[in-house]
This record gives sequence, C-alpha cells and structure tokens, in this order.
Amino acid sequence: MENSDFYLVYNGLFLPKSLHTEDSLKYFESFQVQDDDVILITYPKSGTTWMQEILPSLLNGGDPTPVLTIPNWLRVPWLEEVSIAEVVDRLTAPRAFTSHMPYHLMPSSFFSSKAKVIYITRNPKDVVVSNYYFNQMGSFLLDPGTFEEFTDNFLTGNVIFGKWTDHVKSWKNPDLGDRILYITYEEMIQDVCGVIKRVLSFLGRQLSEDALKRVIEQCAFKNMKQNNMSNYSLVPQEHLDQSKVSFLRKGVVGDWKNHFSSELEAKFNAVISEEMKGTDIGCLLDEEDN
Ligand code: PPS
Repeated sequence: MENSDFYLVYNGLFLPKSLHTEDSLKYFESFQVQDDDVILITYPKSGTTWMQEILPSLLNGGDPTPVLTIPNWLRVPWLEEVSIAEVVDRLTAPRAFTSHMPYHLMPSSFFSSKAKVIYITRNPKDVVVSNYYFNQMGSFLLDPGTFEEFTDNFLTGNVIFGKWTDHVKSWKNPDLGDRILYITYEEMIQDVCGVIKRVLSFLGRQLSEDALKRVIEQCAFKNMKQNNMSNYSLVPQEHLDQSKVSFLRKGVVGDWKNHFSSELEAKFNAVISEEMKGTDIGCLLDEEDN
C-alpha cells in the first residue's frame, strides 16, 4: 500500500480520498464565504475537535443543543470535505466552518470577505504524536510505520495536509490583520476559560456566567470523551478503529517526551527551527512544555 491508494494530491497536498473528492474540492473552491462566517483553521491534530465543541455555543448565546445532538463534522463542517454539501443549506448565520487548508488555497470568496478566522497551533512534537496514533486508527490513512518513520514523513510534508511549517507560516499573513485570532492548544490546556473569553471578545459576543460555565464543563476532555457527537464513536470501527487508541486519546501537553529519543528530538528541532527562522513563531517548539 502506498500514498496513492489512500490520498489524492491537491496542489501538492495529500488529502484522504474517503473525505475529499474532486467534486468536493471544486465545491470548496467556489464556496461563497459570507462576511459573518467564522472559520476555524488548524493543521490536523492541533485542537480542532475541542474548538468545534466550544464555538457553536459562543455563536448561539450558549445553547448546548447543537453540541449534544449534531456530530462535530456536520456542526462545524470542513469546507473541503464531502459532508459539507449535506448541511450547508441548513446552517443559520453566523455560520461556523472548519478547514485544514493553508491560507493560499482558501476559496477566492474568502479573500474578499470579512469572515473571521480562529487559528489554533500546537507544539508540533505533540502534533506528530497525535497524528501518529490517528494514522494507526484510521483505515483511510496510510499505515504510519514506526514513530521515527512517521516523524520523517511529517518533517518532509509526506503526510495529510503537508508540512506543518508551511501551514503555520501561511496563516501568519499580515493581510489578515485583525480578522484572525491566534490561539494555542497549550493556552487552552492552561486556561480554557481565558481562551473562551478571548474568542468571545474577538467575535464581539457575550455569554452569561452560567452559559460560560456550561461551555467550560461541556468541553472538558472527560466530558467530550462521553459525548458521542464529538468522540467519533459514530464512525464505524472499520473506518476508525478506536478499540486500542481513542480519538480523544490523552489530551495533554508534552506527550512527545514519551515518544522522542534525544536524537530524534534534536533532528526534529533543527529542521523545524530552520524552517521557522525569521518568523516570530519558532518559539512554539519548546515553549510551555519544558
Ligand atoms: S483532527 O483530526 O485534526 O480533527 O484532530 P484535532 O481535534 O485537531 O486534534 C485531536 C487532539 O486534540 C485533543 N483534544 C483535547 N485535548 C484536551 N482537551 C480537550 N477537550 C480535547 N479535545 C480534543 C485530542 O485528545 C487529540 O490529542 P491527543 O494528543 O492525541 O490526545
């Protein structure tokens, strides 16, 4: 089995064939982004599902119903995935979407709109660990091989959605001005309440203290693990085998320390630091977890 059995190549990026088709990508390219849309952007395994749990309640005044009744991939659908067509006509404004796409591949309507973007980054060493287990779970993803092999593929961009460094740098684009809010997974772990307040302020929204408490409770890792609308238990085991590892796996900062040898860490840091040179985001590597 090789990459072409699982992935189509879209502008140089591998995308899983089971979630993306030529038609879904054409639909994505001509998607009409509206000014009041909110788009959650992440490189995979950076905290997407967590924010998909939070965002709908912030946009609807704290009503938990969508989070308890609609699977996350239909609740905050990916712009580029096949399933968006199923729900897009039912979404009411302000709509919330997800995307793993780099900045330059966004639909042309995005660039002329005022839609807001929430961009989450995570320490790439924890991203690669989370991604490694995800590739073991998903029958629609290439077997990751050993952790070292998978890390090599991650560093060269030979994984879904390409290189982490390209993605992060693409979204650090000054043209976005105050349309974008940058948050980190590590900040969410440290102070989810503070992050939610920042998101509320960015979106110009408010929640009552009670509603805020409910959102915080609902998006706690242990509660999300119990929420069938968010833990991917609705996906058949033949596609996503969670019998050994759960999609909501550990939910911590620094699990990379249990996976990286010192040699691999040195190599990883050297490659990422080199590629992030000249940006103010290289510090993401070793910030909160050492
Ligand atoms: S995906 O496939 O791109 O949508 O994956 P994504 O949701 O971005 O990333 C999955 C990782 O996020 C962790 N997660 C959480 N951590 C802490 N608290 C909460 N509530 C939470 N929700 C999701 C999830 O466990 C994955 O990380 P790992 O390190 O594998 O546990």
